[in-house]
Amino acid sequence: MIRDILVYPDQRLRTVAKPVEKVDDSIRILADDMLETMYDAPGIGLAATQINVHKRVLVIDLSEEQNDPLVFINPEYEVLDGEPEEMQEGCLSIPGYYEKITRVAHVRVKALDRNGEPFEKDLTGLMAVCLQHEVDHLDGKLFVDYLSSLKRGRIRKKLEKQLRQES
Ligand code: GNR
Ligand code: NI
Repeated sequence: MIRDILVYPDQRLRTVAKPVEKVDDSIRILADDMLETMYDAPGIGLAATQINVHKRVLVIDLSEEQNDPLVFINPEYEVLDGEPEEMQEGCLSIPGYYEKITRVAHVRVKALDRNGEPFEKDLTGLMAVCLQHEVDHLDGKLFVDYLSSLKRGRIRKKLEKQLRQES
């Protein structure tokens, strides 16, 4: 099922998500809904927070063909290489805005898969950036938080105006 994506400055995007206690069918359905919503948007990642579910689940698929879905439950990462990398980021919850954000280039993530099995992966490049972006969502953070308050304020005002015009 395709779910609605919350848009900044919706305060529900600031919720800190809770760890998943048991990976059961309800979590697998959530992950499937998130993948469907992400593919429909389309985007390369989605955190449960963005569909107003405050559980630590995120999905990523960097493939062009939308055939390489990755599900991360209770993800935790450590920085492997503090080397900063600047990349243009977008966010489905901040539609129409793309900004250069600096993040570390190399992380090791530990998470549970859709069967509740633990796995570990070293990530670089766009994959590392996307993982950090999605974990930020689970902690109630957005890429605009890394911008100046002036830039953030401009984006917020424009999105608020759009929202008023739609309703
Ligand atoms: O679709 C998305 N593209 C993207 C590009 C650069 C860095 C991060 C991302 S994630 C984003 C989808 C999204 O909002 N995930 O939370
Ligand atoms: Ni995002």
